Amino acid sequence: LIDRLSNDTVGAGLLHFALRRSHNIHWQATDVNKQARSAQKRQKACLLWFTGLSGAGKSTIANLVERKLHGRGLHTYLLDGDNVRHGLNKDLGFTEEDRVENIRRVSEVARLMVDAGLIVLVSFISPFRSERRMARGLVDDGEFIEIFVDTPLAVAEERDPKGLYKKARRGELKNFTGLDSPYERPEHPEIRIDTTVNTPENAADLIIRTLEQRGAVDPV
Ligand code: ADX
Repeated sequence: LIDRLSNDTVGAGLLHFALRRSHNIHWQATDVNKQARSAQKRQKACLLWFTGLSGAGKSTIANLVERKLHGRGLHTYLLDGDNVRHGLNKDLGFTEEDRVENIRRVSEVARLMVDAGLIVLVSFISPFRSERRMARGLVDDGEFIEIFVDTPLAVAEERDPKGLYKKARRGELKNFTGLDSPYERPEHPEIRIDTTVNTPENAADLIIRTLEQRGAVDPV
């Protein structure tokens, strides 16, 4: 039902109202806004959303992209699933419900950071289309760039950098993405990276070139 409601604007509005526990809260406009904050940093704020299986290479690529942007003097912040789960989201596990809340919180944090004028990189499995759609809706048109780090399950499992696939196959980890928990592939990502033919370095360059072409960052 939640998925169906969040599919359209009226449904999403209803859902938002139903889930809200605080009322009589009014939006407080501030004089220094996103435009002023990003102009001071000489950049456009945006949200680079990396999605893909565990072990797909999201964090490696996002880390490289951030290094390159930072090297150009741009102001960035990388929110990584494993790290955010050490703090803000440490009360959440991997049930469907917890993953939905995981993405809701990180997308709200990302929205605030975009409002602060930053180029924000989010690297979370974010397996559900409805939550990625929700995150997209939190920022302005054109600010959300979905980057699908497309690695086939067999390849991610073969790499298994943290030994988690092995654990899951042994039955020691439940609800593992791609095995007994679903991953919904993006249908129209702004960028798709096939990691079976691209090195992380290539992938990062490709992403930055696309950002330049889209006018999200200035070419050097
Ligand atoms: S998400 O699905 O809720 O977006 P998130 O990106 O925060 O996931 O966390 C994924 C990381 O948690 C993986 O990189 C992996 O290291 C670890 N992990 C532990 N248990 C699981 C699991 N059951 N499914 C997927 N990842 C898991």
